[in-house]
Amino acid sequence: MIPLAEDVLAGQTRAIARAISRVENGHPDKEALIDALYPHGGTSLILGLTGPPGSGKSSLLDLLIDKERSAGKSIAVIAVDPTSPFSGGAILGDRLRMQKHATDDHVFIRSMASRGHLGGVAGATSDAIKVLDAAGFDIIIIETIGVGQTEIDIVELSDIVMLVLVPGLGDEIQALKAGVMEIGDIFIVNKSDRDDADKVKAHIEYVLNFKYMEKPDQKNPIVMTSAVKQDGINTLRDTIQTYYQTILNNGMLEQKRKQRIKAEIKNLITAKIKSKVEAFLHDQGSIEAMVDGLYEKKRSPYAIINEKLNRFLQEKQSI
Ligand SMILES: Nc1nc2c(ncn2[C@@H]2O[C@H](COP(=O)(O)OP(=O)(O)OP(=O)(O)O)[C@@H](O)[C@H]2O)c(=O)[nH]1
Ligand SMILES: [Mg+2]
Repeated sequence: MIPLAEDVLAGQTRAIARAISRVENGHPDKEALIDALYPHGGTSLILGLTGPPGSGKSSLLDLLIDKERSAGKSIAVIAVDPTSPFSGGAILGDRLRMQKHATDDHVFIRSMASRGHLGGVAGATSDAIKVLDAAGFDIIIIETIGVGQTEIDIVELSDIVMLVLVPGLGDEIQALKAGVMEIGDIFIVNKSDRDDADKVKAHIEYVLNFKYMEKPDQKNPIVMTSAVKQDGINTLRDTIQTYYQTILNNGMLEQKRKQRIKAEIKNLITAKIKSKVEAFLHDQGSIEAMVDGLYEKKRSPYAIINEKLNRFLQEKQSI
């Protein structure tokens, strides 16, 4: 086994950080590293934490880390895209919070830029999760800002998605109707110290009532929190535990994890084939010849494409 994998399995913080850098940068050892680590994973609970900028995700996370540490649990956090233009002021706060845990080997916090990854940030995050899982963290939390497609791809990597909403979102509350509700397993109404927090809760309940009209027993939990007042954090922790037990017992966790594996297989195979084909077309420079042949109507499209594809398959007997 490559030495770095052994150090990750031994839980060495620096090795874990280095391994994540390798998966992020597409290091030549990346695949061997992940393959060596993968069989040792499967024990971490993976939580997604998402919500609009400034809704208090990092503040809640900080309190949750304290609670889990008091209970003897180890916890790793990947914060995706903390450099979003919306979050300017929050970065300093995040750094200060991180420092608090800097000397604790059982807390690992890592930021990941949302751009500049070979294979996309969801792929890099997925591999980073495998590293942390193999390193033996009890809980892995993925924090993402917003609810765009990239964020949805990322939170789908988690076993339980927590969606943070706050009073005063204005128009954004409309987004609740447009499918955002679909991704949340546990709804957190943070800033419950503010007016109108009850209205947000009522609104979520209203939407969920429609969604679960026929199966009210499966309705998602809603937790009221105030990170500044440190209210509701124990309830949040209990809610996560209960939800986890429920999906473990009713088979949803297994189903979710298998779906995730299936999606990853498809993504990885598709991405690999795509890059091979692109390199093949590029190498030969022959795409221009094809363009000319088609432009001048000397060739027909499907004939020329199938001919090219057959040549590709003959040449590429293996990856
Ligand atoms: N009143 C009130 N303010 C809060 C609460 N939680 C967080 N805040 C404040 O909201 C601001 C943003 O908090 P963060 O924890 O950085 O929010 P975030 O969701 O991580 O922000 P981004 O990472 O930028 O998306 C900070 O000024 C917090 O002090 C709360 O429960 N009540
Ligand atoms: Mg944050």
